[in-house]
Amino acid sequence: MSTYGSLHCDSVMVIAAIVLKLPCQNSPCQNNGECIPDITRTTYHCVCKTGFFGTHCEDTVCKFDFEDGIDGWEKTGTVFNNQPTYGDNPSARNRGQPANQQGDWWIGGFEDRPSKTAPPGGIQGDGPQGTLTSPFFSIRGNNISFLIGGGCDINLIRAELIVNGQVVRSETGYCNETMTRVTWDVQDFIGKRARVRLVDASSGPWSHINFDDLKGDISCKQD
Ligand SMILES: [Ca+2]
Ligand SMILES: [Ca+2]
Repeated sequence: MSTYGSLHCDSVMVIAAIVLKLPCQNSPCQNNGECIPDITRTTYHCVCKTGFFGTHCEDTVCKFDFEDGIDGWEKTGTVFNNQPTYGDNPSARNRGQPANQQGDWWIGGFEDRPSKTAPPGGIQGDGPQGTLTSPFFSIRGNNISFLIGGGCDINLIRAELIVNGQVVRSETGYCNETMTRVTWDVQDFIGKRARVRLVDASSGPWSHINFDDLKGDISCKQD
């Protein structure tokens, strides 16, 4: 009787161990996410590493840094026809206000250096106008940030966040070519699809926008 009891007890322990492992035994969390069994031991949830989202951490953050070109951004007008700009073009003409771009490529509305071989320091000036609108992305967390410089009249020169067809955030530059980082609190829009639009609506002085390195809690996965 005691032998039977011991076997029974061992069997229960083995079965219990298998059950305890079941929710996570197939490593359902991707991209090195941690699988946490829920209290019932029948389900689980994933704790994702930084930069990953989704039930199984299958969704990744994305960024728009223009290092591989215009990345599907849509143009109107002419001001962004020769973008992105290569290198610190303001410094190449001794402007005294370095671009402070991320990497080698950025959006410089005053600039005309669309290739490495184009003459350094070339400009198109403030005359051209237009818009440049990002592909759709999904907001997954609290913050979006980017580098912005150039003109400082928000009625004429700005970056906009568009959610459900409405402009919900906007930012202009500082009448300085040097880009600085701006962060938008976007927690009100978590789960929404959004786009960023750059606007140049003037040909007057300081009517150009500099922009680069849009990133943060955003995913480019198509829902
Ligand atoms: Ca860049
Ligand atoms: Ca302009």
